[in-house]
Amino acid sequence: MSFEVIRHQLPLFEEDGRAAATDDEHGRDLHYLPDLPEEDPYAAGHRTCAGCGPAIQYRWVLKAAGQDTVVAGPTGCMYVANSTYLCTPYTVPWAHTPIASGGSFTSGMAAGYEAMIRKGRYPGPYPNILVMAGDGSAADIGIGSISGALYRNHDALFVCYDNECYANTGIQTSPTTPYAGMTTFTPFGKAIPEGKKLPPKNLAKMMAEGHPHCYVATTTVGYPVDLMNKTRKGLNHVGAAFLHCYTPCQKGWVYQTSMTVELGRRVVESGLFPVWEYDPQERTYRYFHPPVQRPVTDYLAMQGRFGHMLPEHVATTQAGANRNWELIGMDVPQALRDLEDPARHQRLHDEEYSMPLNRGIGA
Ligand SMILES: Cc1ncc(C[n+]2csc(CCOP(=O)(O)OP(=O)(O)O)c2C)c(N)n1
Ligand code: SF4
Ligand SMILES: [Mg+2]
Repeated sequence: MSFEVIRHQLPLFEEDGRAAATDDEHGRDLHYLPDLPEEDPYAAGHRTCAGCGPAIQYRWVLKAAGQDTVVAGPTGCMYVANSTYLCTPYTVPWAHTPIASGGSFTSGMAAGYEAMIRKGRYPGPYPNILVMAGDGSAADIGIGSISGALYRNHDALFVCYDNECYANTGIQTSPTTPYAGMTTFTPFGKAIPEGKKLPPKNLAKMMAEGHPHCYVATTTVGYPVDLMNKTRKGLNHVGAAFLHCYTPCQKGWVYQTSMTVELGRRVVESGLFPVWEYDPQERTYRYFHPPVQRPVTDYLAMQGRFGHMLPEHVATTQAGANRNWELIGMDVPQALRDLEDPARHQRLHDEEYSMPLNRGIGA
């Protein structure tokens, strides 16, 4: 006898928020936090750094997923800092996996729950199954196992929390470390003044183009409603889904602790991290067009990891951002075109650091 597998359908949060009328001077609504679910599958009591972007992402993803959730975490900061002996923030079942096995472990969980429910050995409904892997795991050491899981279309959400480095082992470069991002393996010096020479791996596009039957999306900790809705869409999608989330690392990037959420917005507003959603039915991309387009210096100058950049490096970064604006279908203002010229820049550490004050966000 075979039993039916009943699945959750999680409702989406209101995108416009409850106070869309109170925009700041840039048209960004201040009170963007939705009425969060009270349940907290990732509760207080973990040991990540103050302002840790991945911890913020973990909390919001798990709030969106809810209490009937099973979660896996490959080795990385979010394993180590959350699983000190006899201390854990999880109020849902959680398992650690080796860094390369997030995809295969999660495939096994998904296949196991399906089989147990069909055979009547687990009452159901089918739980929300997800894995949250760092960029070192998802974009590098464990990319094979995640790609395999996506290809086989296991019903689970595969999240990459991207802090653009191997943080847990001491801030080494990963494939998603941006051009000129300083890490302990990409120090700047006379031979290589920009530090990191290569552009970052376009992980989410690889996942969407390579597994066209999957729901794939990008988001950042600057957009909590977007992040939580994409979590729910990924979980509601029957089959495999992949979410790539930009999550600043306070320790590795060297910025003011309260600026994590602000960075999550500025990276999008400076054209360096396009936010989009791939629809596997239509096989199309839907790109988010931010209300503000900023020079890349508004973003770079907030972080110590870029402090060594010379005018030509800043200009190269601006040219890359301008290519991104075109890619997502936005016009490039002449002022940003002009900034592709190194003569328009100074050394980054001489840039004025404009910190947003008292805007009700980021703190
Ligand atoms: C096969 C293997 N190689 C190397 C390591 C050492 N290691 C442990 S955590 C870690 C960093 C992982 O980086 P990432 O996935 O980006 O997570 P983060 O630490 O940045 O949160 C590394 C390299 C390991 N555990 N297993
Ligand atoms: S090193 Fe970075 S990712 Fe790790 S706990 Fe600290 S802020 Fe979070
Ligand atoms: Mg990382």
